[in-house]
Amino acid sequence: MASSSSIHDIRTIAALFDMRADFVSAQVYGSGHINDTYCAWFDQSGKRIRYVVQRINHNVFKQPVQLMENVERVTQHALATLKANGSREAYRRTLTCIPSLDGKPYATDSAGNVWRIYPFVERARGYDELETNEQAYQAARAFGEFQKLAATLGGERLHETIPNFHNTPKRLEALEAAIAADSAGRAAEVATEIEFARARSADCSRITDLIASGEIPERVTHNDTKLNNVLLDDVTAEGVCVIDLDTTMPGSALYDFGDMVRTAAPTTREDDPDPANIGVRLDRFEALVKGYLSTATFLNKHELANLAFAGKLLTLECGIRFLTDYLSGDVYFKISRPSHNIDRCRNQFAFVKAIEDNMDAMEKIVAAHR
Ligand code: ADP
Ligand code: GN1
Ligand code: MG
Repeated sequence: MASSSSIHDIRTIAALFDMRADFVSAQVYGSGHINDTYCAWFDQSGKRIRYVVQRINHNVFKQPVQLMENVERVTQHALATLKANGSREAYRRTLTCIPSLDGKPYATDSAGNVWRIYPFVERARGYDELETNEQAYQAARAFGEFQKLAATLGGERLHETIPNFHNTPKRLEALEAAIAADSAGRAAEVATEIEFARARSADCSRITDLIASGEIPERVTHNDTKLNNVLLDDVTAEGVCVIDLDTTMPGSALYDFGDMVRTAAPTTREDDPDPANIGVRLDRFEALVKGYLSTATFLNKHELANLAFAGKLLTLECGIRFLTDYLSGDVYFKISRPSHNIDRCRNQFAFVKAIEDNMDAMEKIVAAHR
């Protein structure tokens, strides 16, 4: 079950890296659903500084070394670009990997786990729920800027760290397989949710069809642009650093915009168990559109025409994934209560319904700003 992280010996892990500092203490950190994340304090010649120490979830990411090759390339490119542009805070505005003792961007422990260490980005934080429209604007602006930067990454195509990650028709197939297997004996209790997903099967292939026909281009995208994957400056709210680069790989710009809508435009958090609380904040949606289009100036007409739809599709896809995991006995996403995945699924499907009810207004907002 993906319910709790085991507590690792971070002092021993940190000793595999070239820290140039003495280990002090470590705590479990953050609210990500995938990796085991720790905040670790070190004493560096008399000054306390902290780092983020992460174990890559190799149940989710089957090729962690390839994943780290991607992360190293993307972060080195970001750092070089920031420096070339004269940024005074280059090391705060991109993740950078602390090298292991043998000069790699990761280290493997005696149990075969792959670990990495990033400097902790200070005076900024990620939000599970937004407080202001300005935060939505700044977050979307930062993800657009990240895509722009990724567009200038030279060299080989990045590895696909999770093949077909946003292939929604394949996500629906996986749901059907989980229903058929019913390995946790839960299918009967979620008949309404299964019906909800099946009724929207035609929506699932819209973006993959546009990609297959060449109307929507493949780009290097982040693919996990949930709100807490961009750190906003504590004072200015500016999006200072895009994090969680594990799924940065070939994708569609629409996946990134859609996931921003999924996480920044609802009236409540992703796991609020009461669907009655869920609606669309059109003001937040407008802030996202404005922020994203202020930096993502490269979109073609098909991408622009599907921005609002992408919000619906990525929410539907995520709901399908939570439902699949619930049916499979909670093997993928971390949970902290037995109903967590089905609560998340119901929440996402309620948001899909709310988007459907507001689609005309959302399309008008996009039209006003494109
Ligand atoms: P997951 O894939 O599990 O979501 P993340 O890479 O998003 O893992 O990290 C989990 C959380 O840890 C983030 O949501 C963020 O709050 C925090 N975090 C990650 N990296 C950093 C960093 N370099 N500086 C500060 N906080 C960070
Ligand atoms: C996971 O890792 P995290 O918590 O930022 C997931 C996303 C989902 C999200 C739902 C690699 O994101 O795809 O949209 O949970 N990441 C992976 O909250 O599966
Ligand atoms: Mg994350």
